[in-house]
Amino acid sequence: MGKTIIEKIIETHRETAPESPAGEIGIRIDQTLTQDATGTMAYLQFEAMDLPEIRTELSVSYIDHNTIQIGYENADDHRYLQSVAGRFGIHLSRAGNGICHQVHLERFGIPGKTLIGSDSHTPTAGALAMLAVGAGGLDVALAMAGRPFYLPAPRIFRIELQGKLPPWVAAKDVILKILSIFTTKGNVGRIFEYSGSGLAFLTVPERATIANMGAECGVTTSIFPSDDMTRRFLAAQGRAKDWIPLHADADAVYEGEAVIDLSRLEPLAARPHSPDRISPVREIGPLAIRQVCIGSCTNSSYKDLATVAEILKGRTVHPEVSLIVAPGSRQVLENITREGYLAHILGAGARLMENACGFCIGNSQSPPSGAVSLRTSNRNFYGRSGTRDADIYLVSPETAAVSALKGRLTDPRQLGIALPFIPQPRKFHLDDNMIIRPLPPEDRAGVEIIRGPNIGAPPDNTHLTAHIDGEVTIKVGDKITTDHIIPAGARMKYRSNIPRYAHYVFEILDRDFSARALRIRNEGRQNIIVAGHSYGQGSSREHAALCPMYLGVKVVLAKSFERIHAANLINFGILPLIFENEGDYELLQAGDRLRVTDIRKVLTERRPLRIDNLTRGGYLPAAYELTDRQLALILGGGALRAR
Ligand code: MIC
Ligand code: SF4
Repeated sequence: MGKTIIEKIIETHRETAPESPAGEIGIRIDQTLTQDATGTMAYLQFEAMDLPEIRTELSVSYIDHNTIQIGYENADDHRYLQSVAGRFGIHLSRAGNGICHQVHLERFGIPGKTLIGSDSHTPTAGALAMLAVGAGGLDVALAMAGRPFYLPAPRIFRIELQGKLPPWVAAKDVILKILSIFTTKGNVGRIFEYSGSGLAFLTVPERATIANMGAECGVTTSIFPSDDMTRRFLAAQGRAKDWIPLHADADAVYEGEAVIDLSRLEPLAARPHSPDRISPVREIGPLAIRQVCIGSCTNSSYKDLATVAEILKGRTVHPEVSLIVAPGSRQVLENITREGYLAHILGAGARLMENACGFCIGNSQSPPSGAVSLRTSNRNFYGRSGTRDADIYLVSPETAAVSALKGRLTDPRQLGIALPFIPQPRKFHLDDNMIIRPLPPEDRAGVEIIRGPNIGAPPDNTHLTAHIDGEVTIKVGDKITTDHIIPAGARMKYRSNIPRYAHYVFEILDRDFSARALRIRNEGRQNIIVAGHSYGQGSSREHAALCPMYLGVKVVLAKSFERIHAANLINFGILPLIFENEGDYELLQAGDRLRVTDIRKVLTERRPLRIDNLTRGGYLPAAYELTDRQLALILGGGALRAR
């Protein structure tokens, strides 16, 4: 039987036999990436493993999320990251060099290799035919230590792209279409593998836009073949030697298939507050807009910004609109500068931001109250922009730029000009000055690790107690994102200081949560979170498990979980339980006292688990899906203790 691309990569990297019931497969990891907001914890955890150096082929630490640096905290984090990189043989991409996913694509990604990153958009590198997966910082630390990464049994789904995109329709519209089909829930364990005649017209950065936002569907990763387009991109990056061809066999078997005819697509937008609320731009109507932000790891490539420049050339941004442009990397900025595109962007009245996450993570450029903001990024979750009553729409760079000129959401085809074809340069101008390469091994031991006062040790956990005597500290609905659980934006500077950061758990939904949880913890009881479907969507931030753990959360009882978050909960010894009967969700209220008698025994003997409701009487059955490895983590109080 023929093999898929994913099966071929797994075959050359498998370290363990699949383990039931979840069918996890342990694979060897060739490359890792971290970013500063998740990286400090990952490296603190790596340090605790007491190894002289990393055991991967390549690990890169990027500084791209917290580059605003109000207060000393982020600057201290950056110094810590740089010193740790020096000590352990890790590459460091300095603040200002660009967003991790864009830079990794340009400078480090290699077809056929495995990559895990402490960021949910790590699958962007699937555009280069890598098996690239987002994970919590602890999993990345373990991979840097040479330990296998446990991939949930993949269900590989083929998406065939046929035909060619019409003018003004972009890669962003392809993935928005896919989001309209697959939505943001129900795709746990799935992998999207792309194929079809349409690939001949999609460059690697365009494929990257599509692979990037597969994360919004909740798939484990997305992958494209390594073909001539891949070869040309790597050659333009001066890395032709990294190319290998990699395709699925003609008789490979997939879980399912979808066919998308690119020639029939039109400009689309994701409406507030979820990336799967998709409508054609022409149907939404001429909404007045106050802000347009172009950038983020989804749409900030050379092609994206050159296209924007062609649209803005000789025109002026509407007086009611603030247009923000943030290139994805310094390479993109240098290349659009040399080609003259930047002058058109600036000449039209755009505001140039640093090559970093910036607006996308809500640490700058919050829109005005009640305003509409169009963004080329990947997430329009409630509150993420920093302005709770703002409405964020996700669109292509083409739609964003034309709308910025018009002052209202506009189908870009209405501009009435022909957009010139923008070829990928045969060779990009290359400059790695802001990448610090590892020292020779003999010089590393002498590097002092610098810790500022913001850098604490990861908090310790306790073993799972014999019984759970808990309380429902909060009850939340469907599609709770990690941005709801622990906000980023202005709060993100406390990422290295768990007791301080934990203060903001569920801040956006319930400001009193952390005080209440601490009280329950200090009374010797456990906190229980009750949730609907797709709990933990979005970011990979392990702080969404680590901070609740610190507050004494031991159980999350939900209708369903998203993959990365469920793995993070288990890594930190929090038990994810699933309602056996979804209707039981209605029977629970915040404040209910719940008890699970003999929980350790029940889990160990893999018996059915029942939760008694001491407040309302009665009980409800709950399911758990844990491999032996995961069960050991839950009983032992998490991977840091169980190591
Ligand atoms: C995001 O886009 O939400 C982030 C910020 O990049 C996160 C990581 C983080 O919270 O640090 C992600 O996607 O994993
Ligand atoms: Fe950065 Fe936004 Fe991409 Fe996350 S989604 S890595 S915050 S640019």
